[in-house]
Amino acid sequence: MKIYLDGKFVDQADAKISVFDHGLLYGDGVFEGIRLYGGNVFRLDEHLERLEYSAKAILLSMPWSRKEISDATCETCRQNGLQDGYIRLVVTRGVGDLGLSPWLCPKPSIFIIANKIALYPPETYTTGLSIVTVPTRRVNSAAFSPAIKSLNYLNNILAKIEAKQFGALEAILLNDQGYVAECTGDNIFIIHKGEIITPAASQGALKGITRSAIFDIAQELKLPIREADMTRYDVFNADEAFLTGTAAEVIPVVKLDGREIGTGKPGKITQRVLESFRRRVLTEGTRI
Ligand code: PXG
Repeated sequence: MKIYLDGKFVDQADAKISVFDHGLLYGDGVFEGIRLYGGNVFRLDEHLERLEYSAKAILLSMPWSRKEISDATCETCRQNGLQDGYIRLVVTRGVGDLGLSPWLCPKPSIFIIANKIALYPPETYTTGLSIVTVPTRRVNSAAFSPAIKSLNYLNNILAKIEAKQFGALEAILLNDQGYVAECTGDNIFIIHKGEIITPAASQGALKGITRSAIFDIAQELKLPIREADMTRYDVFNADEAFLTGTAAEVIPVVKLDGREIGTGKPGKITQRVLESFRRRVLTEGTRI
């Protein structure tokens, strides 16, 4: 496997980052997870825009243009002969002395991995996921905005561990007010009386690229969609529910905390959304 690392393509074995990189020492950096479908990078420009917003929010000034990063992303896929896969684009604060101060790091680093990902077993896309609410709350946005896709994923990782302890593959994180924020690596949607509803990003959700595609799909399918505060009660009593994410794509949810959602089977609207999503990923995107 060839990895793009600071302007060069290197073998996987030579793709190394210093132990003095603040991305490793302090989680000081940002990243994107991007999908490649049939030679098209799905919504690459939106991902690169979000990367720029994340970097700006942590005062990390990226010395590369969007075009340079976009070209490097496509070239990484080509170098690895990939037509379908998962792209991990990481920007770190770079090498610096010990100490938190980011100004100890003169030069940020960038690397791009293009590989495969399978987040959930294939059968869960037809049977639906059974998920749980975990005690770990989504990080308070006044402390650290969940909209920043940073290298600090411990909040999500702890929730993921708790999900596993309860025998589930994914977990709902509530925000500090008790409203549903999102899952560990996915946004959440419910369908109630024909309406698609998702928590606002201000409730502690990442502004998912897949989430934004769902708004376009709802328009295409002429289904009403809106952002609203959401409680566990709303999810228990929804007709359908599904999660979205670059790795997860669109996956039905059939149970939360032991309560069956709707019929306990993936819902009809969810199926239509999933089919539309699968059509779109093959046509939308940047050709590598
Ligand atoms: N919320 C969180 C916390 C995420 O990490 C999403 C929502 C969905 O956003 P997108 O833009 O992907 O629709 C994410 C994304 C992984 C992995 O390796 C996780 C994500 C994306 C890609 C890979 O588990 N999470």
